[in-house]
Amino acid sequence: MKALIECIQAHRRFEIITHAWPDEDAVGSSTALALGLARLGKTVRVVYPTAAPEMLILGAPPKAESAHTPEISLLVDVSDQGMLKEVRPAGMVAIIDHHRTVTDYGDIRWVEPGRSSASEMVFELLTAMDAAIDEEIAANLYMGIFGDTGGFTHANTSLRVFEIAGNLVRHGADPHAIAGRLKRNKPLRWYRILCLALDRLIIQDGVYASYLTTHDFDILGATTQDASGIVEELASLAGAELSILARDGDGATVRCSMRSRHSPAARLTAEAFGGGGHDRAAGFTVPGRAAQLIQKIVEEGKRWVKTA
Ligand SMILES: [Mn+2]
Repeated sequence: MKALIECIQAHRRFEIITHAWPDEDAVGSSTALALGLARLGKTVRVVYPTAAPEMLILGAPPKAESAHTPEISLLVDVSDQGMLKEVRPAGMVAIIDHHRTVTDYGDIRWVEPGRSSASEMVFELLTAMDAAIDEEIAANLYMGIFGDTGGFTHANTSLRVFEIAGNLVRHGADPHAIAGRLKRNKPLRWYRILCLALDRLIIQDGVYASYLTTHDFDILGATTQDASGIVEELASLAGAELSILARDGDGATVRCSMRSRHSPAARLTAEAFGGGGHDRAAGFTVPGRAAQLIQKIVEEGKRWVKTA
């Protein structure tokens, strides 16, 4: 973190880039970091490789000076170039991430797989830089931590997570409002997607898997992004050691999300397809169609559930 702080102190113009299909943590950590840097007198723009869901935008981001050329590109919640889609960092690359990665991408790397979320890391960074944590920053960081800990239920829900969350509440984050926004705000089509996924559930040796096709999304008037969170529902079924949701994405690709209950089966299965993430929450994107690939993914998953 020291090299990163020195780098931030020595420069003025930044861009913050997070991963494609940004989730609570991606949006929360990026927004909070942008607000924090702006309040330290820096010029910042936030770049989303694919649009951030409306639901995750808690307030207006700091006014971006679009013409500015960043000196430093801060990659937050991502260290895999494949997750940047067509976005190319314009400045020197500094990485803040909690995903387990195998690359050494980036000029400065602060990567800690033991952290619950990028939001947790941004909180520590801003605190170490004496940036004031105001209500807006606190709300964004709380949202990110809430998202990546599954509402304080995943194995990454440490004492430190509660301490930071408590700190954020002290700075004005509203737990009830944020949880309500994230958990009690689903469009009806989300449940229709869930029904489809459950109808097709494949259960084999503790692997609970399903898939969604472009055709499904067309019929429901939904997009692949609308299936966010479905894999968590599969993972909540009793007996699901490894849950898998494969869905058709843009341009003849398949996005696959996985959760494992007791073992690193999610990460090991994702790695077999060139992806990664955390031990119990991981994913990958490959060319193809979900319906054709699902059984192959299940077979791979069964291997890791058995050996774990
Ligand atoms: Mn994250």
